Amino acid sequence: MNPTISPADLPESITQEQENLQACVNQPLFTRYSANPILSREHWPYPINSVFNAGAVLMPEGETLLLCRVEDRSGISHLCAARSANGIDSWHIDPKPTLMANPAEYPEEIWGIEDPRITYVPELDQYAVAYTSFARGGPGVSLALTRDFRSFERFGVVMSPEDKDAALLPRRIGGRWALIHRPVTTLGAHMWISYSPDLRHWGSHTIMMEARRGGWWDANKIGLCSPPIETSRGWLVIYHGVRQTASGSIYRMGLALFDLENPAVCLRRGDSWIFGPEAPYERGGDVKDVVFPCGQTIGEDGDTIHLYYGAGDSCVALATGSIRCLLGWLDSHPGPVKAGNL
Ligand code: BMA
Repeated sequence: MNPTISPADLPESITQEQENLQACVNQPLFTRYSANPILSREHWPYPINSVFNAGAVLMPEGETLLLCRVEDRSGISHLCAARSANGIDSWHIDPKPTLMANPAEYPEEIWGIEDPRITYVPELDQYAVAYTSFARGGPGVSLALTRDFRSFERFGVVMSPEDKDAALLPRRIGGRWALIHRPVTTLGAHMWISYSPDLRHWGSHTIMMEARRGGWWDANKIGLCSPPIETSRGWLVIYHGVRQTASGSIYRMGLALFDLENPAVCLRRGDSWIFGPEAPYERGGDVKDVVFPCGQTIGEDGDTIHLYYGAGDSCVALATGSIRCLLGWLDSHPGPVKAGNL
């Protein structure tokens, strides 16, 4: 006789998991914080033009640290740390710039430093900050290490122009450090991954994911947003796609999943964007129609994503999502787009 199985006989974790995934259906993948934006020019302790595109990390004491891109009133950007116990409000902002461009020693920074992505690296017990350094040759990728976001060990430019949108993976892959970045080559503006034995010398450059072509929302130009999230299923990557229109560019976010031990291999890629400029502070600002996350923290439940994004190149906003729901959404999409369909 075949035994019949009722839902009550199933392990609780399975039904719970199914229920959880059901709860994701018809929900937006990211929900804006109701009192957005959380940081803007008015909060700053010294005169600035704008604050946006912040790297994020949860510090050991539990406070959230945002390393914000701050554009001063000469148009040049520096980085400034803001700390908060709940990651939402009551920010303590450094009274002066935390990391300034230093063109005397790093000429690749004469026009400032921008868009930091922070990765905690357990092997080094330090935070790696990958940021854009801007000079005559165009934007390049620079790297620094820090323990406390007060003093920094600078590695200088590690990817020459034109290159940006970089983050270090938190651990070595096959014995080597791995950096995701976005060079602009004759092939286009695609995401690449490169490897290094020592964080200074980089090679084995490999295309990781290509911008699509034609009418797609992520045609011609893509780049990493916040650092990849390591899940049991793979590296979960939020990336931006740039749509060129007659009235300017639209920056939106997409989702993809990459192999844990070979992150150059794309396992899944969503077709549609998952978050785009809709709120007034995203549709307006110095550069309209931009959402640009550079960092996230993960909640105590191991699932909730607190995504910090620059809006309109003018302020920092917060949206929350769920790793489980993002993975579930990717499951409803076919595998990676074949090169011929790009
Ligand atoms: C990108 C970067 C970002 C900026 C975005 C929109 O190329 O420079 O810093 O937020 O453009 O202007």
